[in-house]
Amino acid sequence: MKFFHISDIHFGKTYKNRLVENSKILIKAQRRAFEKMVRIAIAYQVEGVLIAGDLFHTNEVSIHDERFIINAFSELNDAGIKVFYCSGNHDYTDSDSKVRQIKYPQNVHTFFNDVAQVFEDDKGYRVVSCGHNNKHEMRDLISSFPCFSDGVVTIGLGHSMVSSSSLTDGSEGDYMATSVEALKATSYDYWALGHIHKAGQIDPFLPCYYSGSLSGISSKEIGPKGGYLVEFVDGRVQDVEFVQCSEVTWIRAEIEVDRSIREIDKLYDQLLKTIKKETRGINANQSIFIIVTMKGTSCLAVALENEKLRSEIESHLSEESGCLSVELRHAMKQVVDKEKIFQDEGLVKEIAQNFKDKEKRDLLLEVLMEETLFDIENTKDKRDYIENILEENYERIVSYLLGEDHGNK
Ligand SMILES: [Mn+2]
Repeated sequence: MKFFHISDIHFGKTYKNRLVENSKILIKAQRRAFEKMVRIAIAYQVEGVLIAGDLFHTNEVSIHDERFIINAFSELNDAGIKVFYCSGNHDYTDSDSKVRQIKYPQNVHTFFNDVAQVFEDDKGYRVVSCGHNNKHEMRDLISSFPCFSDGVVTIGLGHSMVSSSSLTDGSEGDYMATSVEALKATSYDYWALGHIHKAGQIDPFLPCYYSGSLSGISSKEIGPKGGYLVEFVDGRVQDVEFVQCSEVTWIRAEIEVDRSIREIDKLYDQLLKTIKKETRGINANQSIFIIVTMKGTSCLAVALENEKLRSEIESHLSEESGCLSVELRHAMKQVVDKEKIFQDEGLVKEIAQNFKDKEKRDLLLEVLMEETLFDIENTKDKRDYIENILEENYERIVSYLLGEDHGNK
């Protein structure tokens, strides 16, 4: 007996900033991913599709999205596949929520209330779940889920933040927050969770998983996206397999721009090489969105501040690499022309001179060597470390005074 666990589809999401131009592609990719999920569910003859919340981006649903979802669920219905769907913090189901009013086909079992409901199936399994009744459901509802120890396959379904999960980056919000201990206490055979958009097992000793978002809907959602095909044999989880559904792949890369590069076309070559390396092995059916952050110290830093030039380079790179979108992010520091500084008069020269004066620098070094805030035992290591700091800050101060600090952007 198999189930397909998915979550966080976010139908109805709109896009801002740079993504506006690609929003049609991203929205289409969400639908294509859902259609692929339906095809996989049918091909594997799963018993049910488990949707762990945030099927919709808001609790208002457009007619377009409503029709799409009803058609997809009907297709599953025709194939004898059930759908178990609980609401999340985005598609929360208060009394006048559109999500609640939709007339879902009869194979769809919804969990829209804030108390655990148990669906018992005579094929010998049950699904226990609850939904989000309001936009800010913060209670640990899972800790009051019923326990079962009758040998019947029991699946928990929920849109919840597991506090200790390594999959979170801490920015997702503590919606319906629970703990590994509370999940463990239920002793369910599988927990299908949503909310965190990154797929993975929550704890190595527990059958609890986040399926992650079905399709990458923001630049943070890197890598393959899809769901888990969960197989039960003799009342136990036999296999949990990740299956890619999305046709969009986000990649984030960084390059250290070579100091010796002085011409834009040389930088272009370095960028193209990086993009080709990062996208190697990715299936040709994927629409690739790549973001490359340019780091390092380069005399091209100021030139690359020019957005027009950057977008020209981006569109060439996109064309040549076959990536749907290339975005360059600027985090380079300008090379400081030290010789020039000492020819100038004024404050910059004075400060630079002070740092340049070896005697003064050595004096500062000796003072800092006495400092206990550097927790380094080895004297040589400590000296090297402080010397590095002085050197680095010399560059920073001078570049700041010249108004050419392009770091940390
Ligand atoms: Mn979500």
